[in-house]
Amino acid sequence: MPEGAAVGRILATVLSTGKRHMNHGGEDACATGYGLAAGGGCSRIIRLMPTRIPIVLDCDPGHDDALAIMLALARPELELLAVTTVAGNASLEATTRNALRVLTLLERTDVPVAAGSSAPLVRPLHVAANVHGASGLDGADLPEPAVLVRPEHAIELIRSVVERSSGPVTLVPTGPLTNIALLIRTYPRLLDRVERICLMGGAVGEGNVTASAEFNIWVDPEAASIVFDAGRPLTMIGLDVTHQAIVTAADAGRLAALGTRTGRVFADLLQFFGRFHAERYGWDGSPIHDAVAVAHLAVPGLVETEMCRVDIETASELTRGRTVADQRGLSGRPPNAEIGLRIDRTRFVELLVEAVARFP
Ligand SMILES: [Ca+2]
Repeated sequence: MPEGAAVGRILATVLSTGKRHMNHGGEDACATGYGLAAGGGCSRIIRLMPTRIPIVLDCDPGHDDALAIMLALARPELELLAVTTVAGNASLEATTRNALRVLTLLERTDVPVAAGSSAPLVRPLHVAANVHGASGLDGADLPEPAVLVRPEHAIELIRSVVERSSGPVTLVPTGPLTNIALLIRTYPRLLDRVERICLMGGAVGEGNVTASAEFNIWVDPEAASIVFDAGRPLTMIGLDVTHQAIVTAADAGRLAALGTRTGRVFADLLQFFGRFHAERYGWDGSPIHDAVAVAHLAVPGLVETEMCRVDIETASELTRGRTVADQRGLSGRPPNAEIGLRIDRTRFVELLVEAVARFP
């Protein structure tokens, strides 16, 4: 039997029997799917490897972005192909430096980082120094970057990793949508190789930068409008669900108690992040918005969602950046988004603690 046919038969057998755990050469093939990898230079040894979801994280770190990067690296269901940065919580220079510092902390400087847009498409930049501090990531002793940012623009890095990927790639934007809108407009045919866009942003209910709007969408509503209209499957992880994803001071204490450098850094970041949420909302703890988008991909069912038509307000200053969610279908237009509504907070916190514990 030709080797390729043998491979196909083995894979077909595995898939048809539905076995969820098979040990081959020490690899525990997980329940998310299976792929094949030649092992150890011997063409006759075939190892069954878990098929991970390839993702690109486009972010503006940011305390919750830092946790999103960490979770994306920790979860075995996900493969983080690249991190790209955008201006939002802080300047592009600061968010890029922060992404590099987080990857250095986590000893994953093999993940390429490219910087993208330094300002929204048509509006001046507003940053969130009141939430994240002057650096965008105040409150912890993070290492200096051990690697340099890549020379190309973020959309060029995304294009190259999407083109090189063996399967469609999921984009996970957790900042303003400027880079993703530019990508869509510059390389529209690349969208065929984008599995879905799972973004943190928006709100069906109350906003957090104005009564109408959530920060990421408010900063660059024109970009958000392009992304929501792109025609690809899109998930909106908005404030309705992220404001349930609270990590308390006691939860942060569990990270510190791990006794690791990573645990200490994230506990310190959470303590700083918590000050804003105590003052603004009177909460014990902080919503870890961006990590919810990553958790939703890694653990299907963790977030309850529904399909809905969502359009972005770009004309009004009063309601700038509002994600108008037509939950009752009043417009008669087809849904363009899956929107997050509820999350099991306890399970989410366990995911984060378990993830931090995987790092030194
Ligand atoms: Ca963010």
